[in-house]
Amino acid sequence: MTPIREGGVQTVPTQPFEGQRPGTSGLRKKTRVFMQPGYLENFVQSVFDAVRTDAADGFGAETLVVGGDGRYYNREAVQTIIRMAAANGFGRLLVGRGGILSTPAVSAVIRRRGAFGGLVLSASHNPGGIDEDFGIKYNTRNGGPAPESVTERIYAGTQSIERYLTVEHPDVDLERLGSVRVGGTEVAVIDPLEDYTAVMEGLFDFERLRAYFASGHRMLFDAMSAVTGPYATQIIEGRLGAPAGTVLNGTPLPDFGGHHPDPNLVHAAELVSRMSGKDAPDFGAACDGDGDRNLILGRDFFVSPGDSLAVIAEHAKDCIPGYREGLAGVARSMPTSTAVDRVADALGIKCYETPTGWKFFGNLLDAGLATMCGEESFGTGSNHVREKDGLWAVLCWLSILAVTGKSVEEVVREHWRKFGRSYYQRHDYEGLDAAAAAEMMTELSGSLSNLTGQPLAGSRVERADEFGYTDPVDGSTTSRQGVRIFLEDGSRAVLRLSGTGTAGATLRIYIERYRDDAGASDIEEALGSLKQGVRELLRLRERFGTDEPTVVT
Ligand code: VG1
Ligand code: CO
Repeated sequence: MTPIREGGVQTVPTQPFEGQRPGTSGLRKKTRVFMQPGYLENFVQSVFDAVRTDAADGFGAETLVVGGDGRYYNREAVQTIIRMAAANGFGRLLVGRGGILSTPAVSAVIRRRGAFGGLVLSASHNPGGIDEDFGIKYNTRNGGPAPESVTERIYAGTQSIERYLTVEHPDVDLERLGSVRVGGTEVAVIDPLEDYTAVMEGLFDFERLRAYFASGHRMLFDAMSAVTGPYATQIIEGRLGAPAGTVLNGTPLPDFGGHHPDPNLVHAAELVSRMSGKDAPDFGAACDGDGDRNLILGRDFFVSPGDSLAVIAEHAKDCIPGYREGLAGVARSMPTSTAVDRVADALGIKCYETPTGWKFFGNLLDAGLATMCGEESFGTGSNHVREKDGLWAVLCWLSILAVTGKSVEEVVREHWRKFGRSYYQRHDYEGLDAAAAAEMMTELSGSLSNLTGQPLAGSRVERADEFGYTDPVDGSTTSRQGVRIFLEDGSRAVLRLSGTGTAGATLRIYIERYRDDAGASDIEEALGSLKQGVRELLRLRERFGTDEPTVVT
Protein backbone atom coordinates (compact mmCIF):
# COMPACT_ATOMS: atom_id res chain seq x y z
CA MET A 1 0.00 0.00 0.00
CA THR A 2 1.29 3.43 -0.83
CA PRO A 3 0.94 6.41 1.45
CA ILE A 4 -1.70 9.01 0.64
CA ARG A 5 -0.28 12.51 0.31
CA GLU A 6 -2.28 15.60 1.11
CA GLY A 7 -0.85 19.06 1.72
CA GLY A 8 2.57 17.56 2.35
CA VAL A 9 1.17 15.23 5.00
CA GLN A 10 1.44 11.53 4.31
CA THR A 11 -1.09 9.11 5.72
CA VAL A 12 0.73 5.81 6.10
CA PRO A 13 -1.41 2.68 6.51
CA THR A 14 -0.34 0.53 9.44
CA GLN A 15 -1.47 -2.37 11.60
CA PRO A 16 -1.54 -2.74 15.37
CA PHE A 17 1.38 -4.32 17.23
CA GLU A 18 0.61 -6.35 20.32
CA GLY A 19 1.83 -5.33 23.74
CA GLN A 20 2.02 -1.56 23.43
CA ARG A 21 0.52 -0.98 26.87
CA PRO A 22 2.65 1.48 28.89
CA GLY A 23 3.95 -0.01 32.15
CA THR A 24 5.12 1.63 35.37
CA SER A 25 6.91 4.27 33.33
CA GLY A 26 6.03 4.33 29.64
CA LEU A 27 6.50 1.70 26.95
CA ARG A 28 9.75 -0.27 27.26
CA LYS A 29 10.88 -2.95 24.87
CA LYS A 30 14.01 -4.38 23.34
CA THR A 31 15.54 -1.82 20.98
CA ARG A 32 15.07 -4.09 17.98
CA VAL A 33 11.36 -4.28 18.74
CA PHE A 34 11.21 -0.47 18.57
CA MET A 35 13.21 -0.51 15.33
CA GLN A 36 10.58 -2.52 13.45
CA PRO A 37 8.97 -0.33 10.79
CA GLY A 38 5.88 1.29 12.23
CA TYR A 39 6.42 0.27 15.85
CA LEU A 40 7.50 3.63 17.23
CA GLU A 41 5.24 5.42 14.73
CA ASN A 42 2.15 3.50 15.89
CA PHE A 43 2.79 4.38 19.50
CA VAL A 44 3.51 8.05 18.84
CA GLN A 45 0.42 8.39 16.63
CA SER A 46 -1.66 6.72 19.35
CA VAL A 47 -0.35 9.25 21.85
CA PHE A 48 -1.30 12.14 19.57
CA ASP A 49 -4.71 10.64 18.85
CA ALA A 50 -5.32 10.07 22.57
CA VAL A 51 -4.58 13.65 23.62
CA ARG A 52 -5.70 15.67 20.60
CA THR A 53 -9.03 16.58 22.20
CA ASP A 54 -7.16 18.22 25.11
CA ALA A 55 -5.20 20.42 22.72
CA ALA A 56 -5.97 23.93 21.54
CA ASP A 57 -6.58 24.34 17.81
CA GLY A 58 -5.91 20.65 17.05
CA PHE A 59 -2.31 21.05 18.28
CA GLY A 60 -1.83 24.17 16.12
CA ALA A 61 -1.46 26.39 19.19
CA GLU A 62 0.54 23.83 21.16
CA THR A 63 4.19 23.08 21.91
CA LEU A 64 5.62 19.58 22.29
CA VAL A 65 8.94 18.86 24.02
CA VAL A 66 11.10 15.99 22.76
CA GLY A 67 14.32 14.55 24.15
CA GLY A 68 15.90 11.48 25.58
CA ASP A 69 18.79 9.99 27.49
CA GLY A 70 21.00 9.53 24.44
CA ARG A 71 20.76 5.78 24.25
CA TYR A 72 21.02 3.84 21.00
CA TYR A 73 18.16 4.82 18.61
CA ASN A 74 17.52 8.11 20.46
CA ARG A 75 18.44 10.29 17.48
CA GLU A 76 16.53 8.26 14.90
CA ALA A 77 13.47 8.28 17.14
CA VAL A 78 13.71 12.06 17.58
CA GLN A 79 13.75 12.55 13.79
CA THR A 80 10.73 10.27 13.38
CA ILE A 81 8.85 12.18 16.08
CA ILE A 82 9.72 15.55 14.51
CA ARG A 83 8.20 14.46 11.18
CA MET A 84 5.13 12.98 12.86
CA ALA A 85 4.54 15.96 15.14
CA ALA A 86 4.73 18.23 12.11
CA ALA A 87 2.26 16.05 10.23
CA ASN A 88 -0.07 16.08 13.22
CA GLY A 89 -0.08 19.85 13.19
CA PHE A 90 1.85 20.90 16.30
CA GLY A 91 2.61 24.60 16.32
CA ARG A 92 6.02 24.20 17.86
CA LEU A 93 8.50 21.54 18.89
CA LEU A 94 11.26 22.01 21.44
CA VAL A 95 14.03 19.45 20.98
CA GLY A 96 17.07 19.13 23.23
CA ARG A 97 20.33 19.62 21.37
CA GLY A 98 21.68 16.26 20.23
CA GLY A 99 18.26 14.83 21.07
CA ILE A 100 19.29 15.03 24.73
CA LEU A 101 17.05 15.95 27.65
CA SER A 102 17.03 14.23 31.03
CA THR A 103 13.65 13.14 32.34
CA PRO A 104 13.49 15.91 35.00
CA ALA A 105 14.71 18.40 32.37
CA VAL A 106 11.81 17.49 30.06
CA SER A 107 9.51 18.15 32.97
CA ALA A 108 11.21 21.49 33.68
CA VAL A 109 11.01 22.57 30.02
CA ILE A 110 7.31 21.64 29.74
CA ARG A 111 6.48 23.64 32.85
CA ARG A 112 8.67 26.69 32.26
CA ARG A 113 7.67 27.09 28.63
CA GLY A 114 4.00 26.26 29.02
CA ALA A 115 4.20 23.31 26.64
CA PHE A 116 1.31 20.97 25.96
CA GLY A 117 3.34 17.86 26.74
CA GLY A 118 6.49 15.97 26.00
CA LEU A 119 7.89 12.70 24.75
CA VAL A 120 10.79 11.23 26.71
CA LEU A 121 12.94 8.64 24.98
CA SER A 122 14.47 6.40 27.60
CA ALA A 123 14.41 3.01 29.24
CA SER A 124 15.81 4.67 32.36
CA HIS A 125 18.22 2.42 34.26
CA ASN A 126 17.92 -0.44 31.77
CA PRO A 127 21.02 -0.96 29.60
CA GLY A 128 21.14 0.57 26.11
CA GLY A 129 22.28 -0.66 22.70
CA ILE A 130 20.80 -2.43 19.71
CA ASP A 131 20.40 -5.61 21.75
CA GLU A 132 19.32 -3.88 24.94
CA ASP A 133 16.40 -1.65 25.83
CA PHE A 134 14.59 1.39 24.49
CA GLY A 135 11.52 3.21 25.70
CA ILE A 136 9.17 6.12 25.25
CA LYS A 137 6.96 7.94 27.69
CA TYR A 138 4.41 10.71 27.33
CA ASN A 139 4.23 13.57 29.85
CA THR A 140 1.31 15.95 30.12
CA ARG A 141 0.98 19.69 30.56
CA ASN A 142 1.88 19.59 34.27
CA GLY A 143 5.24 18.10 33.24
CA GLY A 144 4.48 14.73 34.77
CA PRO A 145 4.00 11.23 33.36
CA ALA A 146 0.56 10.73 31.86
CA PRO A 147 -1.90 9.29 34.39
CA GLU A 148 -3.42 5.88 33.82
CA SER A 149 -6.58 7.32 32.28
CA VAL A 150 -4.39 8.70 29.46
CA THR A 151 -2.04 5.72 29.13
CA GLU A 152 -5.05 3.42 28.83
CA ARG A 153 -6.45 5.63 26.05
CA ILE A 154 -3.09 5.46 24.29
CA TYR A 155 -3.04 1.71 24.65
CA ALA A 156 -6.56 1.40 23.25
CA GLY A 157 -5.38 3.45 20.27
CA THR A 158 -2.46 1.14 19.60
CA GLN A 159 -4.85 -1.79 19.37
CA SER A 160 -6.99 -0.36 16.60
CA ILE A 161 -4.59 1.94 14.77
CA GLU A 162 -4.88 1.90 10.98
CA ARG A 163 -2.72 4.84 9.90
CA TYR A 164 -0.09 7.27 11.09
CA LEU A 165 0.76 10.73 9.82
CA THR A 166 4.18 11.94 8.77
CA VAL A 167 5.80 14.40 6.38
CA GLU A 168 8.61 13.93 3.94
CA HIS A 169 11.46 16.02 5.28
CA PRO A 170 15.20 15.56 5.64
CA ASP A 171 16.64 15.06 9.14
CA VAL A 172 16.85 18.21 11.24
CA ASP A 173 20.38 19.16 12.35
CA LEU A 174 20.09 18.39 16.06
CA GLU A 175 23.47 19.92 16.87
CA ARG A 176 22.58 23.45 15.83
CA LEU A 177 20.66 25.61 18.30
CA GLY A 178 17.85 27.61 16.76
CA SER A 179 14.68 27.14 14.75
CA VAL A 180 13.86 25.55 11.43
CA ARG A 181 10.51 24.83 9.83
CA VAL A 182 9.28 21.35 9.14
CA GLY A 183 6.01 21.60 7.24
CA GLY A 184 3.94 24.12 9.19
CA THR A 185 5.77 23.44 12.45
CA GLU A 186 8.58 25.43 14.04
CA VAL A 187 11.24 23.06 15.33
CA ALA A 188 13.49 24.74 17.88
CA VAL A 189 16.66 22.98 19.00
CA ILE A 190 17.24 24.17 22.57
CA ASP A 191 20.05 23.98 25.11
CA PRO A 192 19.05 20.94 27.18
CA LEU A 193 20.72 22.37 30.30
CA GLU A 194 19.23 25.85 30.43
CA ASP A 195 15.79 25.35 31.94
CA TYR A 196 16.91 22.69 34.36
CA THR A 197 19.86 24.69 35.65
CA ALA A 198 17.61 27.71 36.16
CA VAL A 199 15.16 25.64 38.21
CA MET A 200 18.00 24.34 40.40
CA GLU A 201 19.32 27.83 40.86
CA GLY A 202 15.91 28.95 42.05
CA LEU A 203 15.80 26.26 44.75
CA PHE A 204 19.34 26.01 46.09
CA ASP A 205 21.84 28.46 47.53
CA PHE A 206 24.59 28.06 44.93
CA GLU A 207 26.88 30.45 46.85
CA ARG A 208 26.71 28.30 49.93
CA LEU A 209 27.40 25.17 47.91
CA ARG A 210 30.36 26.89 46.24
CA ALA A 211 31.71 27.64 49.70
CA TYR A 212 31.39 23.95 50.60
CA PHE A 213 33.72 23.01 47.76
CA ALA A 214 35.94 26.07 48.24
CA SER A 215 36.62 24.94 51.79
CA GLY A 216 38.14 21.73 50.45
CA HIS A 217 35.28 19.23 50.62
CA ARG A 218 35.47 16.65 47.91
CA MET A 219 32.81 14.81 46.00
CA LEU A 220 32.53 12.22 43.24
CA PHE A 221 29.52 12.15 40.96
CA ASP A 222 29.14 9.16 38.65
CA ALA A 223 27.03 9.99 35.61
CA MET A 224 27.32 6.37 34.48
CA SER A 225 27.96 7.47 30.87
CA ALA A 226 24.35 8.57 30.76
CA VAL A 227 22.36 11.75 30.49
CA THR A 228 23.32 13.53 33.73
CA GLY A 229 26.95 13.95 32.60
CA PRO A 230 26.44 17.37 30.96
CA TYR A 231 24.06 18.54 33.69
CA ALA A 232 26.38 17.58 36.53
CA THR A 233 29.43 18.98 34.77
CA GLN A 234 27.72 22.32 34.22
CA ILE A 235 26.20 22.58 37.70
CA ILE A 236 28.63 20.82 40.05
CA GLU A 237 31.93 21.59 38.35
CA GLY A 238 30.87 24.74 36.48
CA ARG A 239 28.52 26.63 38.78
CA LEU A 240 29.54 25.21 42.14
CA GLY A 241 33.26 25.15 41.41
CA ALA A 242 33.99 21.53 42.29
CA PRO A 243 37.32 20.54 40.77
CA ALA A 244 37.48 18.98 37.30
CA GLY A 245 37.30 15.22 37.68
CA THR A 246 34.49 15.42 40.24
CA VAL A 247 32.14 14.11 37.55
CA LEU A 248 32.99 10.58 36.43
CA ASN A 249 31.77 9.02 33.18
CA GLY A 250 30.36 12.39 32.17
CA THR A 251 29.84 11.80 28.45
CA PRO A 252 26.51 10.21 27.47
CA LEU A 253 27.19 7.11 25.36
CA PRO A 254 24.60 5.20 23.30
CA ASP A 255 25.42 2.00 25.20
CA PHE A 256 26.35 3.63 28.53
CA GLY A 257 29.79 2.13 28.12
CA GLY A 258 28.27 -1.35 28.17
CA HIS A 259 27.02 -0.95 31.76
CA HIS A 260 23.63 -0.77 33.42
CA PRO A 261 23.10 2.93 34.12
CA ASP A 262 21.49 1.91 37.39
CA PRO A 263 22.79 3.75 40.44
CA ASN A 264 22.89 1.04 43.07
CA LEU A 265 25.63 -0.77 44.95
CA VAL A 266 25.92 -3.44 42.27
CA HIS A 267 26.04 -1.31 39.13
CA ALA A 268 27.83 1.74 40.53
CA ALA A 269 30.70 -0.48 41.65
CA GLU A 270 33.45 1.91 40.52
CA LEU A 271 32.01 4.77 42.55
CA VAL A 272 31.44 2.53 45.55
CA SER A 273 35.06 1.41 45.57
CA ARG A 274 36.32 4.99 45.22
CA MET A 275 34.14 6.02 48.15
CA SER A 276 35.80 3.53 50.48
CA GLY A 277 38.84 4.07 52.65
CA LYS A 278 39.92 6.99 54.81
CA ASP A 279 41.12 9.06 51.85
CA ALA A 280 37.82 8.77 50.04
CA PRO A 281 35.88 11.97 49.22
CA ASP A 282 33.23 13.29 51.62
CA PHE A 283 30.29 12.66 49.37
CA GLY A 284 29.52 10.30 46.50
CA ALA A 285 26.50 10.22 44.21
CA ALA A 286 25.29 8.72 40.96
CA CYS A 287 22.26 9.03 38.69
CA ASP A 288 20.58 6.63 36.30
CA GLY A 289 20.26 6.59 32.51
CA ASP A 290 17.64 9.33 32.24
CA GLY A 291 18.67 11.29 35.33
CA ASP A 292 15.71 10.73 37.60
CA ARG A 293 17.26 8.31 40.11
CA ASN A 294 19.98 8.96 42.64
CA LEU A 295 22.42 7.03 44.78
CA ILE A 296 23.82 8.76 47.87
CA LEU A 297 27.04 7.63 49.52
CA GLY A 298 29.22 8.87 52.32
CA ARG A 299 32.72 7.68 53.00
CA ASP A 300 32.28 3.91 53.47
CA PHE A 301 28.58 4.55 53.94
CA PHE A 302 25.48 3.79 51.88
CA VAL A 303 22.28 5.76 52.34
CA SER A 304 19.22 3.63 51.75
CA PRO A 305 16.73 5.50 49.49
CA GLY A 306 13.99 5.42 52.13
CA ASP A 307 16.35 7.02 54.64
CA SER A 308 17.48 9.55 52.05
CA LEU A 309 13.90 10.70 51.49
CA ALA A 310 13.31 10.93 55.22
CA VAL A 311 16.53 12.89 55.81
CA ILE A 312 15.82 15.34 52.98
CA ALA A 313 12.30 15.93 54.30
CA GLU A 314 13.67 16.38 57.82
CA HIS A 315 16.22 19.03 56.81
CA ALA A 316 14.54 20.73 53.84
CA LYS A 317 13.16 23.73 55.73
CA ASP A 318 16.43 24.57 57.43
CA CYS A 319 18.92 23.71 54.71
CA ILE A 320 17.32 24.45 51.34
CA PRO A 321 16.02 27.94 50.46
CA GLY A 322 13.39 26.54 48.06
CA TYR A 323 11.63 24.90 51.02
CA ARG A 324 12.12 27.52 53.70
CA GLU A 325 8.33 27.79 54.05
CA GLY A 326 8.26 24.13 55.08
CA LEU A 327 6.58 21.16 53.42
CA ALA A 328 2.84 20.92 52.83
CA GLY A 329 3.00 17.15 52.98
CA VAL A 330 5.06 14.23 51.75
CA ALA A 331 4.29 11.12 49.73
CA ARG A 332 5.92 7.79 49.18
CA SER A 333 5.13 4.74 47.10
CA MET A 334 3.66 1.86 49.08
CA PRO A 335 6.76 -0.42 49.04
CA THR A 336 9.01 2.46 50.14
CA SER A 337 10.20 2.31 53.75
CA THR A 338 8.14 4.07 56.39
CA ALA A 339 11.06 6.24 57.53
CA VAL A 340 9.53 9.36 55.98
CA ASP A 341 6.20 8.69 57.74
CA ARG A 342 7.89 9.31 61.09
CA VAL A 343 9.40 12.58 59.85
CA ALA A 344 5.96 13.64 58.61
CA ASP A 345 4.52 12.85 62.04
CA ALA A 346 7.16 14.94 63.73
CA LEU A 347 6.56 17.82 61.32
CA GLY A 348 2.82 17.53 61.80
CA ILE A 349 2.18 17.00 58.09
CA LYS A 350 0.49 14.24 56.14
CA CYS A 351 2.27 11.37 54.42
CA TYR A 352 0.45 9.93 51.40
CA GLU A 353 0.98 6.33 50.28
CA THR A 354 0.69 5.73 46.54
CA PRO A 355 1.21 2.85 44.12
CA THR A 356 4.64 2.40 42.51
CA GLY A 357 5.40 4.85 39.69
CA TRP A 358 5.83 8.61 39.64
CA LYS A 359 2.58 9.23 37.76
CA PHE A 360 0.69 8.70 41.03
CA PHE A 361 2.39 11.68 42.69
CA GLY A 362 1.29 14.19 40.04
CA ASN A 363 -2.14 15.03 41.47
CA LEU A 364 -0.81 15.34 45.04
CA LEU A 365 1.87 17.77 43.87
CA ASP A 366 -0.50 19.73 41.61
CA ALA A 367 -3.05 20.08 44.41
CA GLY A 368 -0.40 21.24 46.87
CA LEU A 369 -1.06 18.29 49.17
CA ALA A 370 2.55 17.07 48.99
CA THR A 371 5.76 18.99 48.46
CA MET A 372 8.19 16.08 48.37
CA CYS A 373 7.89 12.49 47.34
CA GLY A 374 10.00 9.41 46.95
CA GLU A 375 10.28 5.78 46.05
CA GLU A 376 12.51 3.02 47.35
CA SER A 377 13.94 2.63 43.85
CA PHE A 378 16.41 5.50 44.34
CA GLY A 379 13.84 8.10 43.32
CA THR A 380 13.27 11.37 45.15
CA GLY A 381 11.70 14.60 44.00
CA SER A 382 9.54 17.57 44.81
CA ASN A 383 7.02 19.97 43.36
CA HIS A 384 9.72 21.83 41.39
CA VAL A 385 9.03 19.44 38.49
CA ARG A 386 6.69 16.46 38.10
CA GLU A 387 9.34 13.76 37.79
CA LYS A 388 11.75 12.32 40.25
CA ASP A 389 15.00 14.17 39.98
CA GLY A 390 18.41 12.64 40.59
CA LEU A 391 20.59 15.72 40.53
CA TRP A 392 18.07 17.60 42.68
CA ALA A 393 18.47 14.95 45.38
CA VAL A 394 22.24 15.30 45.11
CA LEU A 395 21.96 19.08 45.58
CA CYS A 396 19.64 18.51 48.55
CA TRP A 397 22.29 16.36 50.20
CA LEU A 398 25.04 18.84 49.36
CA SER A 399 22.93 21.54 51.02
CA ILE A 400 22.41 19.42 54.13
CA LEU A 401 26.15 18.70 54.36
CA ALA A 402 27.06 22.34 53.78
CA VAL A 403 24.59 23.76 56.31
CA THR A 404 24.96 21.17 59.09
CA GLY A 405 28.71 20.78 58.68
CA LYS A 406 28.22 17.05 59.31
CA SER A 407 29.32 14.06 57.26
CA VAL A 408 26.81 11.90 55.38
CA GLU A 409 27.15 9.17 57.99
CA GLU A 410 26.70 11.60 60.90
CA VAL A 411 23.55 13.03 59.32
CA VAL A 412 22.02 9.57 58.90
CA ARG A 413 23.07 8.30 62.33
CA GLU A 414 21.60 11.37 63.94
CA HIS A 415 18.37 10.71 62.05
CA TRP A 416 18.31 7.13 63.35
CA ARG A 417 18.92 8.32 66.90
CA LYS A 418 16.01 10.68 66.66
CA PHE A 419 13.53 8.57 64.72
CA GLY A 420 14.71 4.97 64.96
CA ARG A 421 15.57 3.03 61.84
CA SER A 422 13.65 1.14 59.20
CA TYR A 423 15.87 -1.77 58.30
CA TYR A 424 14.97 -2.22 54.69
CA GLN A 425 15.94 -4.19 51.62
CA ARG A 426 14.56 -4.90 48.18
CA HIS A 427 15.33 -8.27 46.63
CA ASP A 428 14.88 -8.56 42.86
CA TYR A 429 14.49 -11.82 41.01
CA GLU A 430 15.04 -10.97 37.37
CA GLY A 431 14.40 -13.01 34.24
CA LEU A 432 11.82 -15.34 35.79
CA ASP A 433 9.50 -17.35 33.62
CA ALA A 434 6.63 -14.89 33.13
CA ALA A 435 3.84 -17.48 33.30
CA ALA A 436 5.22 -19.10 36.46
CA ALA A 437 5.64 -15.71 38.13
CA ALA A 438 2.10 -14.65 37.22
CA GLU A 439 0.75 -17.94 38.53
CA MET A 440 2.61 -17.48 41.80
CA MET A 441 1.11 -14.03 42.27
CA THR A 442 -2.39 -15.30 41.46
CA GLU A 443 -2.00 -18.13 43.95
CA LEU A 444 -0.72 -15.76 46.57
CA SER A 445 -3.47 -13.21 46.15
CA GLY A 446 -6.03 -16.00 46.28
CA SER A 447 -4.72 -17.24 49.61
CA LEU A 448 -4.27 -13.97 51.47
CA SER A 449 -7.19 -14.44 53.84
CA ASN A 450 -5.73 -17.80 54.98
CA LEU A 451 -2.45 -16.13 55.86
CA THR A 452 -3.79 -14.21 58.84
CA GLY A 453 -2.56 -15.79 62.06
CA GLN A 454 0.02 -17.98 60.29
CA PRO A 455 3.52 -18.01 61.80
CA LEU A 456 6.09 -16.15 59.70
CA ALA A 457 9.65 -15.09 60.43
CA GLY A 458 9.40 -15.67 64.18
CA SER A 459 6.15 -13.71 64.38
CA ARG A 460 2.65 -14.09 62.99
CA VAL A 461 0.81 -12.57 60.07
CA GLU A 462 -1.41 -9.84 61.43
CA ARG A 463 -3.05 -9.12 58.06
CA ALA A 464 -2.33 -9.46 54.38
CA ASP A 465 -3.93 -7.67 51.45
CA GLU A 466 -3.50 -6.38 47.93
CA PHE A 467 -2.80 -2.67 47.81
CA GLY A 468 -5.35 -0.52 46.05
CA TYR A 469 -5.34 3.25 45.75
CA THR A 470 -7.95 5.93 45.44
CA ASP A 471 -6.49 9.23 44.30
CA PRO A 472 -7.56 11.83 46.89
CA VAL A 473 -7.74 14.55 44.22
CA ASP A 474 -9.66 13.07 41.30
CA GLY A 475 -11.05 9.93 42.92
CA SER A 476 -9.55 7.61 40.29
CA THR A 477 -8.85 4.13 41.54
CA THR A 478 -6.11 1.57 40.90
CA SER A 479 -6.16 -1.95 42.22
CA ARG A 480 -3.78 -4.90 42.58
CA GLN A 481 -0.67 -2.79 43.17
CA GLY A 482 1.22 -5.38 45.18
CA VAL A 483 0.68 -7.82 48.04
CA ARG A 484 1.34 -6.54 51.56
CA ILE A 485 1.99 -8.84 54.49
CA PHE A 486 2.03 -7.19 57.92
CA LEU A 487 3.44 -9.13 60.88
CA GLU A 488 2.41 -8.79 64.51
CA ASP A 489 5.89 -7.54 65.43
CA GLY A 490 5.42 -4.52 63.14
CA SER A 491 7.57 -5.69 60.26
CA ARG A 492 6.28 -5.90 56.73
CA ALA A 493 6.87 -7.64 53.42
CA VAL A 494 5.63 -6.42 50.04
CA LEU A 495 5.61 -8.43 46.84
CA ARG A 496 4.96 -7.27 43.32
CA LEU A 497 5.97 -7.88 39.74
CA SER A 498 7.93 -5.20 37.94
CA GLY A 499 6.24 -3.12 35.26
CA THR A 500 9.42 -1.90 33.57
CA GLY A 501 11.20 -5.08 32.49
CA THR A 502 11.57 -6.13 28.87
CA ALA A 503 12.31 -9.85 29.25
CA GLY A 504 10.46 -12.46 31.34
CA ALA A 505 9.20 -11.30 34.72
CA THR A 506 10.94 -9.61 37.62
CA LEU A 507 9.69 -10.31 41.13
CA ARG A 508 10.41 -7.65 43.73
CA ILE A 509 10.32 -8.52 47.42
CA TYR A 510 10.53 -5.56 49.78
CA ILE A 511 11.17 -6.26 53.46
CA GLU A 512 11.14 -3.81 56.33
CA ARG A 513 11.60 -4.06 60.07
CA TYR A 514 11.51 -1.00 62.28
CA ARG A 515 13.61 -0.78 65.45
CA ASP A 516 14.04 2.18 67.70
CA ASP A 517 17.67 1.27 68.33
CA ALA A 518 19.50 4.28 66.87
CA GLY A 519 20.43 2.12 63.90
CA ALA A 520 22.71 -0.13 65.92
CA SER A 521 21.57 -3.48 64.52
CA ASP A 522 23.21 -5.38 61.74
CA ILE A 523 20.88 -5.21 58.73
CA GLU A 524 21.36 -8.87 57.81
CA GLU A 525 20.46 -9.89 61.35
CA ALA A 526 17.48 -7.55 61.45
CA LEU A 527 16.05 -8.81 58.16
CA GLY A 528 17.37 -12.39 57.96
CA SER A 529 14.35 -14.25 59.31
CA LEU A 530 11.90 -12.11 57.33
CA LYS A 531 13.86 -12.73 54.13
CA GLN A 532 13.87 -16.49 54.72
CA GLY A 533 10.24 -16.58 55.77
CA VAL A 534 9.03 -14.86 52.61
CA ARG A 535 11.16 -17.06 50.36
CA GLU A 536 9.64 -20.14 51.94
CA LEU A 537 6.12 -18.74 51.82
CA LEU A 538 6.50 -18.19 48.08
CA ARG A 539 8.29 -21.54 47.61
CA LEU A 540 10.77 -19.75 45.37
CA ARG A 541 13.29 -22.56 45.15
CA GLU A 542 10.66 -25.06 44.17
CA ARG A 543 9.17 -22.77 41.53
CA PHE A 544 12.26 -21.21 40.02
CA GLY A 545 15.12 -23.50 41.01
CA THR A 546 16.75 -20.87 43.20
CA ASP A 547 15.75 -18.50 45.93
CA GLU A 548 18.78 -16.22 45.61
CA PRO A 549 17.88 -12.78 44.24
CA THR A 550 19.69 -11.25 41.23
CA VAL A 551 20.07 -7.84 42.88
CA VAL A 552 19.68 -6.69 46.47
CA THR A 553 19.29 -2.96 47.09
C1 VG1 B 1 10.59 0.62 38.78
C2 VG1 B 1 10.62 1.13 40.20
C3 VG1 B 1 9.65 2.28 40.37
C4 VG1 B 1 9.99 3.38 39.37
C5 VG1 B 1 10.03 2.81 37.97
C6 VG1 B 1 10.49 3.82 36.96
O1 VG1 B 1 9.32 0.14 38.46
O2 VG1 B 1 10.31 0.09 41.10
O3 VG1 B 1 9.71 2.75 41.69
O4 VG1 B 1 9.05 4.42 39.42
O5 VG1 B 1 10.92 1.70 37.91
O6 VG1 B 1 11.73 4.34 37.31
P1 VG1 B 1 8.98 -1.43 38.46
O7 VG1 B 1 7.58 -1.54 37.97
O8 VG1 B 1 9.98 -2.10 37.59
O9 VG1 B 1 9.15 -1.88 39.88
V1 VG1 B 1 12.77 4.86 36.10
O10 VG1 B 1 14.07 5.56 36.82
O11 VG1 B 1 12.78 3.50 35.24
O12 VG1 B 1 11.89 5.98 35.13
CO1 CO C 1 15.10 6.65 35.46
